[in-house]
Amino acid sequence: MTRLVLVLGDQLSPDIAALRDADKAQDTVVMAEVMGEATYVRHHPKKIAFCFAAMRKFAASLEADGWRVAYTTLDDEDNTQAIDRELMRRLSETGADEIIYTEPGEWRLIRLLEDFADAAPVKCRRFEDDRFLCSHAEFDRWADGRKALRMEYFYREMRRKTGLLMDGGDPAGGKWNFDPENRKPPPDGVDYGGPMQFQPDGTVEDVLSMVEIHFPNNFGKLYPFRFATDRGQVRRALAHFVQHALPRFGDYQDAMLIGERFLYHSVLSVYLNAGLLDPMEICRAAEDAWRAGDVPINAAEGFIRQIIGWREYVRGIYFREGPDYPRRNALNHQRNLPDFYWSAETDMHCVAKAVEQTRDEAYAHHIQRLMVTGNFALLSGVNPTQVHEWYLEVYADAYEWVEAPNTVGMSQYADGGILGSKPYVSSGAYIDRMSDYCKSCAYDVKQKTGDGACPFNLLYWHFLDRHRARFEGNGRMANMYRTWDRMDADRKAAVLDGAETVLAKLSKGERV
Ligand code: FAD
Ligand code: DLZ
Ligand code: SF4
Repeated sequence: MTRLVLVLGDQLSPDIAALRDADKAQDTVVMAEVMGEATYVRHHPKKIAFCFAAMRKFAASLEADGWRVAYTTLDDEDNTQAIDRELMRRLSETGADEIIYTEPGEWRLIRLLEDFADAAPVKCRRFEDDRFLCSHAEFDRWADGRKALRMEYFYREMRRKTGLLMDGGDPAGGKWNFDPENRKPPPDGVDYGGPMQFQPDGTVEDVLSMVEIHFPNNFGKLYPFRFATDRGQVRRALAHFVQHALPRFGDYQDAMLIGERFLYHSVLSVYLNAGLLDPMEICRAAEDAWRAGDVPINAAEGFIRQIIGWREYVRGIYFREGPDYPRRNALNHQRNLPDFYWSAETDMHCVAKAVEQTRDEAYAHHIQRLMVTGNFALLSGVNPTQVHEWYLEVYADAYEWVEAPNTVGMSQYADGGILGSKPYVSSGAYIDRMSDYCKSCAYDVKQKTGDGACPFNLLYWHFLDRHRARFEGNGRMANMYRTWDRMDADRKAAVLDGAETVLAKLSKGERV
């Protein structure tokens, strides 16, 4: 029996389930660069280039390892430009008796392959993607019957399961979570030059020229392109991060600085999500550095929590909640996404900088995504589906299983509180404390009312006021409502008036 083994662009792991089941002596690996995947949203050009370059190099490494690979490039004249049609074409070419594949990370593609299987002339078999620590069944077992799905408790399970940062049955360092130590404002100077950069080689150059031709109008700059695109490079990038940035990762995890786009962040999600790194490989490197005394516990723990905690948890929610999750809109927000999410043309310095960086790098770190662009969209009531589509388009690490719960759930509270116990909203004060954006902003972060007041200050109270019925009973928000209620009536009216002016300008497409 001969089989086709489908490997998708974010399944570039040599031990992915479908490949483990396959036989290199008889089976053919199918990989295809197709417009169907390159255009389901208008991905950032850097993401497309990364994906195709990494796919080509992964295919070459499989061939070097003795596999037969049927690889279709985007420009191939026989390319049918869709995953299901490519499978059909390869089926007729090879006369294979079966197709095997690993579960895709998106309901859209899961459905496409299920429909394909229903109509296909051969049997199609799907394997669960076990590159994650927590299977669907395990997540459901953890979640079933719980009133609230809190990441912290899930994370402790993952610590126990993996043994990471455990001393016997106890958490290393005596605490599960060192987050209170990880909220320092930005440092005066940054002694890290950013993630390791890679000069494009021949394969990458070919892909860059092709992407330049086919996707000239997508948001984002293709050049300079410095991502790693194969396992060797990615491992060097990981070692570089662990040695030079991880020691300070915890301290400055939430900080933002204009001239430091990456601060002490790893910029590894793009590689991890594509399969070029294994989550345990990263976490062991972080734990080893801590055990060797090179990294403090708050850094190692904070970093590992993001990967075995948040990353696994959001994936669990995405698959548990089902295909409609990305379209939820619990707060009934209907505003269109402002144009400045594409143009960066806004007087709000924090938003302008986050968008510019996103355009240039296909990257922004978590607090920029959550507390700047996400916060503004939530405060001003942008339709969460539009927000979701924006995040899926603009970041190199964006795949729906991880992007949608972060956006729709964590950032926009559009799932009604499944993922977060309260909305992530803040006034300008938080951004001022954690960044240097406000110092050179056209708005005054200290000003609470009147012309020139920071829009975050105005919209924050407007948000709380307009959603009072939903949130005032939330114990974690009681202080916010108490502060609002203590404000005198004139001041409240001035705040709400100012917020209405900002919202009216947004509606009219005027500069904010
Ligand atoms: P670091 O800060 O160095 O963190 C280390 C690793 O932890 C990351 O590489 C990532 O794999 C993991 N991680 C950290 N936070 C999260 C999280 N909340 N969820 C899942 N994994 C996490 N992450 C994506 O991988 N893809 C997305 O499309 C994506 N969209 C997001 C959208 C919004 C609105 C928000 C608020 C967050 C989103 N995140 C997404 C989570 C997080 O912002 C990124 O994982 C992180 O910024 C990637 O940069 P880094 O590799 O430098 O991370
Ligand atoms: C992101 C992406 C892009 C841009 N192109 C391709 C492609 O041409 N072929 C492919 O197999 N995969 C691609 N991908 C990754 C898929 O979109 C990804 O597998 C799904 O979104 C599921 O996570
Ligand atoms: Fe952003 Fe307000 Fe600070 Fe300006 S003043 S950078 S709008 S938080």
